[in-house]
Amino acid sequence: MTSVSAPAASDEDGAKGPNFLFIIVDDQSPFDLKVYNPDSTLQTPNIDRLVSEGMTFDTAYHMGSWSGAVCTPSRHMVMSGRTVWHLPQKAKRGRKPLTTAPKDLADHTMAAVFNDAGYDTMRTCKRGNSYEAANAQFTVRHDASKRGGTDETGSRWHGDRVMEYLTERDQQADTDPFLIYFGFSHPHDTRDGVPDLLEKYGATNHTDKNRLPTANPKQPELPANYLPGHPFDNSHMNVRDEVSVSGVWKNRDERTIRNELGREYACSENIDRQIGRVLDQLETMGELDNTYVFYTSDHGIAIGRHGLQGKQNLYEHTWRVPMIVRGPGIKAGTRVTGNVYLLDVLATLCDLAGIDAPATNEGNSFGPILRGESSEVRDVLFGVYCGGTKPGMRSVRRGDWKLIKYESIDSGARETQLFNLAENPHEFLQEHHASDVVALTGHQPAKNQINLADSAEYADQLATMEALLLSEMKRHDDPFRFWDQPKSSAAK
Ligand SMILES: [Ca+2]
Ligand SMILES: [Ca+2]
Repeated sequence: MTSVSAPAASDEDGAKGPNFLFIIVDDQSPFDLKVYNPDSTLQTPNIDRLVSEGMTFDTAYHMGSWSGAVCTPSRHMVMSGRTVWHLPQKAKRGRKPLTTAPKDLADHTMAAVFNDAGYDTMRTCKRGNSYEAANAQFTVRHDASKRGGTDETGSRWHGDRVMEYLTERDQQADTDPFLIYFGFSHPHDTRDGVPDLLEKYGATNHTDKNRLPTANPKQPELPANYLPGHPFDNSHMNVRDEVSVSGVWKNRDERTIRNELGREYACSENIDRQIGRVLDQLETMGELDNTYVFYTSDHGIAIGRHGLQGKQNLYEHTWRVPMIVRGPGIKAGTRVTGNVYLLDVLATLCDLAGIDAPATNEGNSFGPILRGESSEVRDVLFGVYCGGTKPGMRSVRRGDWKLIKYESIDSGARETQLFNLAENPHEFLQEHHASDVVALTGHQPAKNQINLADSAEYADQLATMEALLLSEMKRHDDPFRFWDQPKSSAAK
């Protein structure tokens, strides 16, 4: 198929449709990046360039997961634009899947839609914990998990694939618009950094379970909301990420966490280098001004925040994702709230390309925000973690208020948290006020920076957020209910 006859690849005047470079990293908290956390020592000059030349979203989220492999539903949502309970799911033997999705959904995912519109589609990314049927739709594909500490085994490998693709297009004078899905395998563990960046962040690729990594003043400081352990059973405390990540295991001491954050930063700056190479190449080819560049992550990560290590929680460091977009018509250096999900990306790409989003899509385009016409696409944000004991965790946010609920049927744990994120952006708990914790982090929370769920003063706010959570669970076909909610007809 040639692009000439395609509806969107060129308009009536023959003007070419915009290109897309969609960059997605694996397991990065927005708070690793200086744009979201001024205290961060991570240096990312090329992501900073996207920030200064584009638009930064402060409230971008993934909708969650029904699996310990949070990557899997997240990447299904990116590819299909569908909500968390409306995704294809491999059912466990003898059990019905918890979710529902059309059988032919893969035919309506990102690359399929853009192929039909006359785009050239290419991807590189990790393998596994993804949406294989959607990934297979890309015309050019170079997937491999690259989490090593060398050029061939690490992030540079993904960068090389995009550089080769662009160079070939240039040599062949290929003028079709392109959609490049530029994925990385890092900073997901194992976080093996390249030597010069490990040195820069004072970190080592620690492998010896019987001793602690070496302390180094160049390592990142402990996060402000670090805890030596999570204060209660959150429904999945024994998940792989919390107990068996190489270099951390069950350790939450200062040396382990600072070294692991140093590794995370080393891996993240190496990703930034690859982005810089590709941006320069697009500029050299004269394509940068006609290319929308998206930067995001499949979800966040804890690494010591709240005493957690992994991605199986709904605190802001893990529920939120970075979202930065640069491209034609986007006002440089702008910052918006947004209230967007990763599942809005597909509708947004289609909107910017002037093509119809597929009927199976449930996301909202944030094109109007990028064009400066609005600042939010919705009022309420809903989060799910249901990969361990059920019903697990749910969160809901409206404005500054956020509720998180936890329940484990197995252990009987039941917890509710209410935060005002304007007043308590780090979601400090009573445990963060302990003198030994304050001595480690150097952060003394203010008196009101606690979980407000048990405070009589906020009882009305709590009831409002509880009602909002239930309505979001119903609206999104959540099959579970908490102990204090009316049973759903679908629930067991
Ligand atoms: Ca991930
Ligand atoms: Ca072509």
